[in-house]
Amino acid sequence: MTVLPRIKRRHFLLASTGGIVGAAAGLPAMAQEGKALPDYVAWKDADDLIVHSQQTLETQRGAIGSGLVTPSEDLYIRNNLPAPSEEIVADRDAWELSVEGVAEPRAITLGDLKTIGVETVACVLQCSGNGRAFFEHETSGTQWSVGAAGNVVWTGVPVRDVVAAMGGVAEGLDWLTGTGGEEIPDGVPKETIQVERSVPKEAMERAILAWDMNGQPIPLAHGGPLRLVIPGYYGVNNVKYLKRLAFTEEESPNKIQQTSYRIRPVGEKGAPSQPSMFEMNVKSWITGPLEEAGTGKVQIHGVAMGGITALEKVEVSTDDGQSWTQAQFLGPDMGPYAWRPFVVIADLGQGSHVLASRASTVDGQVQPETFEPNERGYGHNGWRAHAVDLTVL
Ligand SMILES: Nc1nc2c(c(=O)[nH]1)N[C@H]1C(S)=C(S)[C@@H](COP(=O)(O)O)O[C@H]1N2
Ligand SMILES: [Mo]
Repeated sequence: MTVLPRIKRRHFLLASTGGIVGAAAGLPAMAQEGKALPDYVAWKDADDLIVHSQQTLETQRGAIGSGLVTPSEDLYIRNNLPAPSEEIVADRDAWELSVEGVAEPRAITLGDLKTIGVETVACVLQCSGNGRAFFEHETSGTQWSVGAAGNVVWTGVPVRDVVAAMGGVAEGLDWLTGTGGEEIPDGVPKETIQVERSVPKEAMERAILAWDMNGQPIPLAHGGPLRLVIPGYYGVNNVKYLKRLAFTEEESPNKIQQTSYRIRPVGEKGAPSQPSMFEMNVKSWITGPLEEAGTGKVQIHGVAMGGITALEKVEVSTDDGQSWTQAQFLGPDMGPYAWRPFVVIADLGQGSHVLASRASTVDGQVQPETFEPNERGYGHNGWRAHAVDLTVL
């Protein structure tokens, strides 16, 4: 079983004290791993985050807790390119989106998009590489544990409403392609770095062009002023700073579509014939207690998601998967694409316990015990690797 070194409780205390002292001295707030929060996300909660790099921040497992909605201050960050300048959120309604591959293609401002329609959807935003750290093989890329995921409430206009307002999808176009608004440096071929993703056209039935996140205008770091949100699909398909929405005959020619984000055997190169990271799978993980607890009754918390299907149940084991108890869901059901916090109250004796959780969907998908390795370490949902070692004192 893969066990990750876990951050000890005293580090939480040290880190938060460091943050206060740092702030008093005019220094940037220190995050968990001792690295300062980058400027563009200085507003985030350093104590709840692990700073892997300037472009990759992970939510602490314990900070996820039994949170129904992930506070924006705690939500993970994954940027393939540096975020654009704050100037693009100075006048949000003036942001322009080019819509192509419809009967009446045109550019439309965010202000005008808001007059077409509006809907709110809760869904899990999760990086394809969430859980990468649990693979046994060497994987390149950020060693995410469980915190490259959050449950987010988005508000925006349904893509199908925009399409209807522009005369429908043109004939023979099978893909919905979104292009990110990052500047591409001169001399760099855009295919090599530009964030442009295509998803099967059918996904438009539930996709939205979002301007609000958790009830506030989307922060720049999370893709403001406008983001393509595809509920049930891995993070990469949720294109930030959306500047173009196009129905296309083929998938994007860019590297991020053609060869990256593909599931392939360890040691193999990416190719368009391999499965792309589209629909998420059923998954759950325990968020507390993580290391130590007192004897007697203890609340075991976690979160569970069905991917593109609603959950049926979550079971929890405190004996390394020998026996399972059905957990109680906490809080309102926010729909099939959202996660559901869960809890089990268990009576735990002194010693070590392996806590695991296993989610099932209404259509019979069950989180597997193990997960087959793939070169880039995508999509891990095996319950055993996600288990927690708890010492009851
Ligand atoms: N324009 C743009 N969109 C993007 C990315 C990016 O780098 N640029 N990263 C993608 C990836 S890989 C993920 S996991 C999510 C991360 O979203 P977040 O940073 O808001 O958590 O955004 C996706 N959309
Ligand atoms: Mo990602």
